[in-house]
Amino acid sequence: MLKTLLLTGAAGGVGKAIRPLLREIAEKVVLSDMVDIADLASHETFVKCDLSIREEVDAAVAGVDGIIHLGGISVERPFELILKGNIEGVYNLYEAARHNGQPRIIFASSNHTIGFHRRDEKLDGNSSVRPDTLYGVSKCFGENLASFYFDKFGQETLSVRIGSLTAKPQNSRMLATWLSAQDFVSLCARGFEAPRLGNAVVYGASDNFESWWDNSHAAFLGWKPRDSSAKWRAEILAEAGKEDPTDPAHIYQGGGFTKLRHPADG
Ligand code: NAI
Ligand code: 15L
Repeated sequence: MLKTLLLTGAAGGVGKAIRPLLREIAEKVVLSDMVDIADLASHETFVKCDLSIREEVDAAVAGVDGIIHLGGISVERPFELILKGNIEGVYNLYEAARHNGQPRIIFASSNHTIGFHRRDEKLDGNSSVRPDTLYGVSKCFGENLASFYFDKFGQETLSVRIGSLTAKPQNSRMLATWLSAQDFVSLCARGFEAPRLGNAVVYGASDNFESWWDNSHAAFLGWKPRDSSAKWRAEILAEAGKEDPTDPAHIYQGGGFTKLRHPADG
């Protein structure tokens, strides 16, 4: 059990979904975001923090013994925004951690680091990155920064390439990519509890019937997802109808992200 967990990006969709479950991990939770959060539970406090401002990140990180880093840009956006939130932001976080006792970091990476792999490929710990967006590239930066800070300074990180963390799967792609909030939190718990974490990268999906990802390289974590998209499978497949096999959104793991225009092109 952690004494104090920092949750960045706590005002976002994933933050809202996992907050009620974090009592399983930590006695106290420091929520942070660049937007205010008012509805605090008794074990929660709030620190306003723009990840692109180093001093604010330092203040948020001071005194915590674990971090779940959700904060930043979560979809494709102009590069200037991604630079602030996901490049400068993750750098500031790792610098703050380096100067504040190196608490373990769970980094919310994304399936969009590997989005240009085809759906008929099974990926594992040796698969290359194939980002599908500037956003995906920024998550690759975060994973690489974690690798460097481990090799150079011993900072431990679990990067979770989250598939789709939503209340329930919304389309046929999410039958493979869906990750429940509870399974994500149990994965974070394993990341904090593992006697030795090092720098690990795992795919974040529940125990779905459709599966593109093999986490056997991270078996040492002992993580067993309990939820599954299967209970919505029949309903979703009936609604999905016949999919166009030539549509990149159906060919690649990153789905529609692979078809997005460059943000600078409008
Ligand atoms: P979200 O966009 O709902 O939440 C992100 C939060 O970060 C927002 O509350 C926003 O205010 C905050 N933020 C953005 N820029 C910031 C900055 N410069 N300083 C401080 N705070 C900033 O995203 P969501 O869906 O909650 O995702 C959370 C994390 O998980 C993101 O890093 C996202 O990339 C990652 N992820 C999410 C997936 C999903 O299915 N929801 C899938 C894969 C990865
Ligand atoms: C992500 O990385 C995004 O943050 C989220 O909004 C979803 O689009 C998710 O991936 C997904 O691929 O479903």
